[in-house]
Amino acid sequence: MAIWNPFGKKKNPSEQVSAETVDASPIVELELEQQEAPSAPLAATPPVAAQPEKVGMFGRFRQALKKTVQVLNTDIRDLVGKEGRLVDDTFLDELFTYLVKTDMGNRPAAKIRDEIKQKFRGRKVHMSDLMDSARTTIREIMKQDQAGINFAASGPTVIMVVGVNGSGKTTSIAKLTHRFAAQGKSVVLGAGDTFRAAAVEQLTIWSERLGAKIVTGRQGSDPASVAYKAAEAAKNENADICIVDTAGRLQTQTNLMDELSRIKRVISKVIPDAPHEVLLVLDATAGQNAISQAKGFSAAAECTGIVLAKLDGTAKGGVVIPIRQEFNLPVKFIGLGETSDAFAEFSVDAYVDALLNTDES
Ligand SMILES: Nc1nc2c(ncn2[C@@H]2O[C@H](COP(=O)(O)OP(=O)(O)OP(=O)(O)O)[C@@H](O)[C@H]2O)c(=O)[nH]1
Ligand SMILES: [Mg+2]
Repeated sequence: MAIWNPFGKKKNPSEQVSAETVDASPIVELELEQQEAPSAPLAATPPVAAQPEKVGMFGRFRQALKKTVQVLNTDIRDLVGKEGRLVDDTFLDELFTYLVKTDMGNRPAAKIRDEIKQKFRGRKVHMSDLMDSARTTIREIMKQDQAGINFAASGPTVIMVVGVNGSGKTTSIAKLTHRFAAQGKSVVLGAGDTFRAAAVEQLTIWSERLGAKIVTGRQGSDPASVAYKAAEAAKNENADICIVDTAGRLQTQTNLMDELSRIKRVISKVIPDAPHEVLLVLDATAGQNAISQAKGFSAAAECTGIVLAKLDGTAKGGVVIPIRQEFNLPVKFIGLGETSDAFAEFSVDAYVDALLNTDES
């Protein structure tokens, strides 16, 4: 039986599938054993070939939004009651409060409330009416044309990943790598977070697990040089994808935001139309804070899309709604857990259906 190999070459069972490591700074080799432990523990991931059958999109979104759905499905269901509820000012105020609790933002919540008021004032509303109306309103607010990756017309597609500290960048890179590898695409990773030695180690471990090549640099070395070497390695080896990690930074740190522009420029010296994507990873548990991050990053780093990580850990999963409403940036992927397969392409329909389903489950 052939071993699964993300680089497309069939291997004999006796051969090991191993990641190759290219050091962007040949003077000092990385001494992985001597580095501090990674700050973020790596979740165990089953081998790609042993992944469970793909769970339906609705189920995955529903599971991820469990805590948020609880607010809607418990609090609002209780508010409306089995027999329906007379739409008066008290009801409309309470409804608004519960909707806002999901972090969907005041404007979408007000729009849903006002539509219910207009349609049902002085009459009884039922849970199904409420959810139907909310679904239509939210679909309208969130509609986006583009999901998935904008692939290069030819040559490697370069993806840069940016965001604040701990938002889930490196884990999302592992998830993207897993996804591409499962599609038979070859991936070169660039360990552009040279700020912490542990960051390089974290990505190196993922590269070994996922069978991707990695380009690293010394701790403290220029991240742009690592990005350059990674893009160059991807080009020279005809890889399908190159993903460049970056150190976490605050959107308010002007010099660090400028560094992102420099990394971008350097990448484009190797591959003129690259990077093809600059993905901003936002932590869904950050709620409204994620919105100010999106504001700062989308302007300074010219982001092309959002990865919303940790949607599984929040009761405020409604935050995707104002993010879509306020920024002209498509939400491309969502993070649903810590393992490399806990990831899904974002779909407005699946999201809205999962969030506003009238099932009691
Ligand atoms: N539950 C859950 N945890 C996640 C998800 N994505 C990342 N994490 C966890 O969040 C923590 C931070 O993730 P990292 O990927 O290291 O974040 P980062 O943005 O690279 O962090 P820095 O490099 O320090 O800026 C880790 O413990 C991850 O396992 C997700 O979708 N769901
Ligand atoms: Mg990281």
